[in-house]
Parts: sequence; C-alpha cells; structure tokens
Amino acid sequence: MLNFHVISLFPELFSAVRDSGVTGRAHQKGLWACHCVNPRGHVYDVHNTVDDRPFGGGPGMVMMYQPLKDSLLQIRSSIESSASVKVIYLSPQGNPLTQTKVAELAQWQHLVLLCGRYEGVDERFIEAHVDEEISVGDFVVSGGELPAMMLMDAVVRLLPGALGHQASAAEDSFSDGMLDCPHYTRPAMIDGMAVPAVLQSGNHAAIAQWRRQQKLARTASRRPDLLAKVELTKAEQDWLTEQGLVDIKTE
Ligand code: 9WO
Repeated sequence: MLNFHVISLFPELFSAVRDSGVTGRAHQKGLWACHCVNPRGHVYDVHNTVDDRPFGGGPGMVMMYQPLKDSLLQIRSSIESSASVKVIYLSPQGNPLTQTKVAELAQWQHLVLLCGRYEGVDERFIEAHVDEEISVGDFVVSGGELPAMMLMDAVVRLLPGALGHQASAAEDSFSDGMLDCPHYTRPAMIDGMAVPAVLQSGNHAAIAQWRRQQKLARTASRRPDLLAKVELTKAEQDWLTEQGLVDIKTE
C-alpha cells in the first residue's frame, strides 16, 4: 500500500485522481491512499495567513515556513518510524520526472507531496525538509497541485493490480525507452483512410516487427534525445539509416 501525503491549500482538487478512472479503481481496491493536510489548519493568527511578502521586494507572495513545517510534523507523527518516507516539492526548478523516476517512486511506502502556490515556498523549508524537487515539464502553472496529480497518476498505475490484466505497464510508451507506435480500431476503412494492411494480416511476427519499426521511426524523428539512450541491434540501426532516420549513436 502506497500512501501519498499531500500538503496543499486546495485539498479538494485531489478528488479527481482519487475517484476517477484507473487511479480511482486502484484507490477503491486499497492499493493506495491519499491524506491531505491544509497548511491553513496550522496557522494561529486571526487572518489565517499562510503567505507573506518576499524579502527583497517584487510581485507575488511566498508561502511561509511555519505552517508548512507544522503540516509536515503532523504527517511525520502519523507514520511509523521504520517506514520509508520521501518528501517531494513539485516545481519547475526540479529534476525532470521520467518513467524511470516514476517506477522508482512506486517503491516507496510514503510520498509527501508539497504543493506550492503564489510565487513559491520559503527556500529554507526546501533546504531543511525536502528530499527532492521534481518538475513535470518546462512550463509554469498556478500551483503544484496539477503536477502532483500527474505524478500520483503515473505512479499509481504502476502499482501491482492497478491496470487490468490485458493492459500492462510493460507495454506502455517509455517502458522500452521509446515512443509508442500508432493504434487503430474498427472500422478498417473510414473517410478514405485504411488501417495498415499488416495489422489485419494475422501474422504476429510481422505485426511485432512493424510496431517496433514504428516506435523506432517515431522516436528517431520526434525525440532523437530518447533514441540516444536505447539499445539498438545492428539490423535496427541499418533500418533507420535506410529510412533516412540516422541513428545519432552511429554518427
Ligand atoms: C508565481 C509568481 C507570481 C508573481 C511573480 C512571479 C511568480 N512566479 C510564480 C511561480 O512560479 N509560482 C509557482 C507555482 C511556485 C511553485 C508552485 N507553482 C508551480 C509549480 N507552478 N508550476 C509548477 C510546476 C511544478 C512541476 N512541474 C512543472 C511546473
């Protein structure tokens, strides 16, 4: 059982990942749990202040250290001391989230997800209490909640029993470090567009080869950075060269 502990000013947002789809079913099955802590519940001044003006001036507000520290203390006091706990801050300054990192996170017993709002979090809280800063992409949103939910979704679907028996995480995009191949369903012809004949041939070896080649071609043309990390056979390298998609490793 994987436990997410979310520190957020908007805990109600997390019903989306808790209640719907693959993650919702996995939650119902007891494969994971989500415990939200609102830093606003740890402020004791009359105005319920969780943010303050930045030292040095400028626009925006900064989330204060103390309500976050007390939220984290509440979480830590609920966790047995022998359990594995990792504290993550979602921010554009973090390490990129990859499928490899997602698989690693799925091994932890407790993941604390700190969701910032405003201009961010007092840096001293990150230094003292955050184990890893993670980014889900090079863009900015208004808070860490949506990035946190992306991370949760990506991790939960890897938990044993989360995906149906026919869908397997081993067949995902990225499980082999490459982009996915195209998919088709009925009808076999629509608006003048046919399904590739090989997919209707019943020849499973030919279908597997076609899919592998599609993955190779798409990864080479769209994400050469990913292809550079994939182990290719000599035949696959030659095929890419034939296609005019030069394998950057052989350059
Ligand atoms: C807000 C703001 C307001 C006035 C002036 C400057 C400002 N900067 C920001 C800002 O970057 N806010 C962030 C919002 C602070 C950290 C939480 N927020 C966030 C996380 N936005 N985007 C992410 C995020 C996290 C992980 N991967 C991609 C994006």
